[in-house]
Order: sequence, then C-alpha cells, then structure tokens
Amino acid sequence: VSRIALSDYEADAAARLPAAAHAYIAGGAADELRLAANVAAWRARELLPRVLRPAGERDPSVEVLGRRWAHPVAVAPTAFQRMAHPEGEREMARGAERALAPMCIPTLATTAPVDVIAAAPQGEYWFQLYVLRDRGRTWELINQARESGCTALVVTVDLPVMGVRGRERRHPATAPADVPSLAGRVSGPATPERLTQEIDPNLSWEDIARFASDGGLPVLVKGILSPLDAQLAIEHGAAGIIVSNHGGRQLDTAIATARALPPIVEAAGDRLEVLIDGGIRRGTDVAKALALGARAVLVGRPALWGLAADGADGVAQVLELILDEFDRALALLGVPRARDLDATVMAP
Ligand code: FNR
Ligand code: LAC
Repeated sequence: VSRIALSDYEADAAARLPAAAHAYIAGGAADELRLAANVAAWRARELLPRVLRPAGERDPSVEVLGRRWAHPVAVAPTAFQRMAHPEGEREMARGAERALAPMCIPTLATTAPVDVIAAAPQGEYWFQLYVLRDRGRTWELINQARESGCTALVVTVDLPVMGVRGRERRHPATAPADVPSLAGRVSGPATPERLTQEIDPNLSWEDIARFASDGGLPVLVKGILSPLDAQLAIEHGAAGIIVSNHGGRQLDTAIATARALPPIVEAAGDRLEVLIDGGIRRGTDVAKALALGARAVLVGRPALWGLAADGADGVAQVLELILDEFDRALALLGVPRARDLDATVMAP
C-alpha cells in the first residue's frame, strides 16, 4: 500500500523517468503558474454536503454525446506516450479499458490509432486532431480515425504555436519513436517543437464547421476558456467543447479551468456538451466539475504518471483510485447518482 494517492504515482514517475521525458510531461508554460493554479482552483472550491439521503446504492454513470459512460473520467490526449513507457499508447489503452475509461488518442501518438485500439478493443476511443498545414493529410487522419472505430473528433484549438516551454528547453527531448501521423514529413531530429510546426496556425471557425459537417463524427472543440468562444462553437456545429488551458502548457496566467467553467456552462445551455480538464487530481475535483455543469472530465498527467510507474496496471490503478474517491464523494455529498450532481452541493 505504498501508493494511496495520485501524488504517489507522480513521485514514482519522477523517480523513474529520464530527465528530458520528465521535463516534457511535468512542465508548463513560462513560470508554470497555471499548472499549480489549475490544481489550486479545484481545491479552493468548497462543497456543501447534504445528509440523510440514502446513499447505499450509488451510480457513477453519465451520458456523453448520447452514449452511456460507466463513470465520468476519461484519459486526455497526450503526445508521445512512448516517452513514458516503451509500449506507450498501447499500454495506456489497456489500462483505460480495464478502468472503463474512454481514451482520446492524440494526433502526435507514437502508435497509429488502429494499433492502439487493437491493443484494447473493448475500450471507447476518441481521436484528438491537430489540424495540419497539409489539409489532405489532415482529412486522411480523420478518415482513418473514424474507420478505426473512434466515436468523436476532438479538435485541439489552443496550439497555433507551442507555449513558452522553459523546462523543455532546459532538458531537450526528441520524440522516442516515429509519429505515424507525420510519417516522412519531418527530417532531422523530431523534437516536440519541430513536430508541432506541422500544425496550422491559421485554423479558424470555418474549419471547425467543415469538420463538423463533413467529418462523419461529432466534433468537440478542445481548449475553450471564454464563454464567447463557447457561443461560436455552437454556431459552427460543434457537439461539445472541452474547457481546457492545455494543462497550463500554453498561455501562462490564462484562467484556471475550474474558474472558467461556470460562465461557459451558462453560455452553452443545453445546446453544447461541456467537458473539462486541467488539475483534476481527486475524486472531489470530479464531483465539483459535474456539480458545476460539466458532463465529464479528462485527466492528462495522472494517466502518464500511472503509465510511467507501472504500464497498464499503473494507468488502471490511477483511474481506479480517483474513481473510488469519486464514489465516496457521492455518498458523502448525499447525491448517490452522478447525474444528479448540481450547484446545490457547491458552497457559494
Ligand atoms: C498534453 N496535452 C495535449 N493536448 C492535446 O490536445 N494534444 C496533445 O498532443 C497534448 N499533449 C500533451 C502532452 C503532455 C505531456 C501533457 C501533460 C499534456 C494536454 C492534455 O490533453 C490536457 O489538456 C492536460 O494534460 C490536462 O491537464 P492535467 O490533467 O495534466 O492537469
Ligand atoms: C504539448 C503538445 C504537443 O502540450 O500538445 O506538448
């Protein structure tokens, strides 16, 4: 019982990973203020539990994009998972499948989506799209993702350029293996900085509308912080958004996601499904996100800590830990069904 909280996996991963991989995973933008702020913003919100509401039978399931999820925690897309483990995305998929957690497969995966899914075929998969300057290739990626069995397209819109990555510059990494999405496109050392230069910095809302109408999959726009952009997402055909500041890796001092959420939920109404990530480390954080109107949450670094610490077992354990905490939170809040969480359990 040496690992009883997510922070234990963080320490374990830090001890095992080479310096460059650890810097890439743990780092944030510039002064890394957001990284801590995302976590702190969840912690700062107070809960207002109810009592004497029978909680012997609990139901953590939620509905996302018309599909029933066993619980509200998914694995966020994170690039180059072979930096964390030699089997990379395959082990991540096995761990997520075991914990019944949907996994969002990144464009910058070191394993092609079809091979990720083959490793854990019972899982639920989304594809995270970085829109490349090469639109022909971009459409190939969308079509491959759909044909492989991914059920949604998550278009990440907060990386026209990489943020100011101080830790990464001090400990330069190269991608540990080929990135099939960009096969043959990059000569010389495949650093994260170089690979992300293939991403189109001129992406616009018209592109989102095109992916939504022609991609054959529901589109979730990832990286929304302003309610004005939530409104535009509705107007351009998105099925949902992911409130995210990219885990504090892009624009330092951008708003913490827990604080960005309420006005976005209000702007979205029931026309857009709202998910969120950034700094989710405890079951109570999951409960707060749902109480504030999110359908589900994603975890980025914690899944990578589990992967680095113990492969698929570590991923499953990290997810099961946070889910056990969430289950206890439902009982202690007096709200046994996750779907019934609402603002009445949040202190003003
Ligand atoms: C990311 N993130 C990310 N997002 C994305 O859309 N595409 C990507 O390729 C990556 N790559 C990536 C690599 C690493 C190492 C990290 C830590 C993060 C962002 C990720 O999806 C998510 O938004 C954050 O990680 C959520 O914050 P937490 O859970 O890490 O605090
Ligand atoms: C990152 C990119 C690649 O955050 O999403 O490193």
